[in-house]
Amino acid sequence: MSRIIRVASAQMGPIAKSESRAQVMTRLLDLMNEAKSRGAELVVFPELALTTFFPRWVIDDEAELDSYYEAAMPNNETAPLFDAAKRLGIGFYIGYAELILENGHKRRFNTSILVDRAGNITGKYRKVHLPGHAEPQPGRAHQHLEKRYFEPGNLGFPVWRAFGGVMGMCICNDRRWPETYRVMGLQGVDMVMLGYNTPYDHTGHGDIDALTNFHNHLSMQAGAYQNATWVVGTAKCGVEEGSKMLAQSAIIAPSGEIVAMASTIGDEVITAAADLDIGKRYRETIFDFSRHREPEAYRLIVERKGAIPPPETA
Ligand code: CDV
Repeated sequence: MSRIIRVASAQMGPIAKSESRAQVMTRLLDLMNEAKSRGAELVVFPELALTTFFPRWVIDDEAELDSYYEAAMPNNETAPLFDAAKRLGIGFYIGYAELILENGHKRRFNTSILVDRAGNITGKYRKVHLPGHAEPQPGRAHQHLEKRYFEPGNLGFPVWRAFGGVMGMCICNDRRWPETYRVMGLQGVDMVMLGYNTPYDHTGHGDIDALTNFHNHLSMQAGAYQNATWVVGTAKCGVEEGSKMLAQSAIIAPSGEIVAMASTIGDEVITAAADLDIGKRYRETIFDFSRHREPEAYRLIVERKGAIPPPETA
């Protein structure tokens, strides 16, 4: 039995601060329809796909801040996407800002969900690696305040049996960390879905920022190859409220090869027929974890936060 998923990456151009959820929903529905018309059974939308990338501003007004978050999913504004998924028989991944109330306290996460072809939520993931700062940084054209507006995810890196395979999720900065893929790789993940918002000025060091496109693909291709998994990375891109953001959404095979890539900096759908058994071949040979991994040798490293100092020399 073949294990081929026809998957789409639905890249989005900028979302203006003034754009309403209803306007964004129209764009998402257009992208979903386009993905379906090209035969996709699963479509991957970006990180924080319902609003502009609000962590670029200091927002002191709590009601204004709350307006960027979803307190329930689905809700009145996002229900049309779930309805369309069910009608079209297409699943989706989407990122959004999640607000929950726990013991009378608000908690905020940068979240993604996986929705099946019947419009039901199959899985939820909360972003673990939060980049940027909690306080505004002097001299920056655009702030990146994810550490101010989100808590690190508290759900780990689970995987789900869905779409005929083992599916995993992560979000944006997570894609740069080998642990992200490895924790899912150890659970036999077949496909990792992720969305990103990557501004070109994120480090403030010209030599690093100039390699933004390269580092994006490098991270996802290495994660795919070293863990024998498909990776679908979807950008929100273009110039959003003056911030120039990376495009080049990509569908990457377990070989590490990019099999489809977006060519615009706006709303665009790319697709691929992802044969999950390609990953199986890598897992049974070069990346047969049970035969070749040496967990004891890695133990010290994976348990530490920060670098391990080298041994003292005489
Ligand atoms: N939204 C992100 O997580 N963006 C980061 C930037 C700030 C480095 C990224 O890794 O793309």
